[in-house]
Amino acid sequence: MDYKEGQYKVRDLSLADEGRMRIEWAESRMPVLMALRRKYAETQPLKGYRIAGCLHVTKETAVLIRTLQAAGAEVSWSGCNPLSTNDAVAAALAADGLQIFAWHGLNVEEFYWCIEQTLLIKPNLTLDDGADLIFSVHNKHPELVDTIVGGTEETTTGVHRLRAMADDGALKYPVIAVNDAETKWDFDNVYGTGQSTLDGIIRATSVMLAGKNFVVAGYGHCGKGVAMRAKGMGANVIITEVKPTAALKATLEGMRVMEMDDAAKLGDIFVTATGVKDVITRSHFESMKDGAIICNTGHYDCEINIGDLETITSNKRTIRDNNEEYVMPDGRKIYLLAQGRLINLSAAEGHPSEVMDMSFANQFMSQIRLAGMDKSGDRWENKVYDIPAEQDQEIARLKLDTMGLNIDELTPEQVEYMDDYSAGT
Ligand code: 9W4
Repeated sequence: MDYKEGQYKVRDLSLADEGRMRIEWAESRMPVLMALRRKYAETQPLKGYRIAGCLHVTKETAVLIRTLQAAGAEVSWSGCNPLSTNDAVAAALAADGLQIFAWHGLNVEEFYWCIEQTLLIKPNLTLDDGADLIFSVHNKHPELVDTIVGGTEETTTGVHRLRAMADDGALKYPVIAVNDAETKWDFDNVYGTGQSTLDGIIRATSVMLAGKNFVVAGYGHCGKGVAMRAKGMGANVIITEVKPTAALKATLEGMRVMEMDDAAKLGDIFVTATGVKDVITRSHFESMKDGAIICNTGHYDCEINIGDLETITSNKRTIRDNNEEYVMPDGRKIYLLAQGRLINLSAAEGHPSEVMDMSFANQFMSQIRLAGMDKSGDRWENKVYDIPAEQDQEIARLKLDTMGLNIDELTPEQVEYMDDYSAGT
């Protein structure tokens, strides 16, 4: 472990060069953040602001951190999940002078110790993924609350908890819900999860998708993304659903829809993307074909009942990384990927950088809005705020620009026509 008091604690500083190359690779795939970096490096809107951040230490997060620094902020960082820290990225950030406290595989006490270290900076802005940093400020460091202008939160779960806190009057500074931006959740869930789930399946199996019966449980945003990409790779996609409108959409989008009891007999590959437990259970395993592959990309690792699988199989062995073979008494084999945990994070690298580009552009712009609010002497209420619709459009437009795509604009006559309620139809 490499440790310098009040400055960094990371696994191994000698990984810095490898980390820098990863970050540079992500920078080359994140044009929106890079454009914002160039723009705000000139005006320095975050000068004088100290940001404590608690968010997955990945190559993409490093691009966000460097962008916050370029806009003038002083930054101190910890990871928000013990298993998501990339030690090479953490080393590069530490070697380049960032205050960072994060290493892969830290335990619960170490996790909170790292958050504590980031608070030594006496932040006036916080940036969260899961709200652990905000909770630490509120529960353990109420003395910091008065100087904190506001915070941002990246995830659904975190936003949910913060809204509950605000409803109880317990939230002590305003927070912007980055998750609820359309350019965040819609793109993460559909395009990010869609690609990275197939990526995880392919890395763990190297299986051919074309011609396979590919069963997706759940046709929400994630399920839809996975189904769309599997179809694009030539698989025969089958959807199972409980919600009639979602099932109907799947049908009209050309997918076969049936109950899991029937899909279980047909599937070669199964992906759960529902967010509920016990989607694939004993009777399903019992009717599966020899060689069936099962994995989960939903929120929880209980979508596949692994207890049932263990009960009805006699033998198991690890065939390769993230791929375990279970043998049924009659000799049929079932392959469980990533132990039923999220396949796209365990066996692949999560959302592609191009998708994180938009999520983190929302983070960056929200931090700038909070600083702007502070500078103008405004004080927002201690509530959870949505991202303004204009910010979504601005980020989507920037993304299109960086892709070299131009779109039409409404003429004043068209706007007038749309707004005119006197003309009838
Ligand atoms: N990563 C994660 C979590 C658990 C986990 C045991 C070995 C989320 C969003 C972003 O949660 C994240 N458990 C693992 S690996 C692993 C990874 N195990 C379980 O067996 C493997 C996580 C956001 N994000 C992207 O999606 C891309 N860049 C980002 O910053 C990152 C990580």
